[in-house]
Amino acid sequence: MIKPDGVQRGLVSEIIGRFERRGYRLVAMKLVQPSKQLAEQHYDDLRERSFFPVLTDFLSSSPVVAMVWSGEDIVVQGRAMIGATNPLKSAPGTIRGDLAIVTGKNIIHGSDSVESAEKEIALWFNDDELCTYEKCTETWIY
Ligand code: FUP
Repeated sequence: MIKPDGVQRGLVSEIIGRFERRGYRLVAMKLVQPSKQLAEQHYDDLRERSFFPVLTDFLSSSPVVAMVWSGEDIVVQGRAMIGATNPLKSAPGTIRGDLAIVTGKNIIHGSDSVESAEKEIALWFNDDELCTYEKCTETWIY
């Protein structure tokens, strides 16, 4: 998910492009204005943390781009492409390491396990919003 700061900063195409160029396949995508309740459900495991109210206020402050990506090892590789939670500890070349400096404004969320991906996909998408398709190999694609 591209968080409100990523959308507001105009980084949507930059972030999507990285996953496309790596070879991952976009399965679902939408611009959503999350309610506070949806933000709280999304970060349910962080309810006890002191920053939870600020985090969920922020997530519900402006639209986000919710996405589902598929491909070999996507959860682990996606997290590697995203970088560490604190952008100052993210390596250059990662999304956060290249584009952010503040933990609370770290641009993007990525599921940390297949299990949480399944839970988050069910939270953000209806089944009929997920597309199944093969990559086209027709010669008109250059
Ligand atoms: P991540 O999986 O890297 O997004 O990190 P977490 O799930 O641990 O944290 C979710 C979000 O909470 C982070 F993206 C930013 C915010 N956060 C803080 O604001 N302060 C912290 O100390 C830790 C996380």
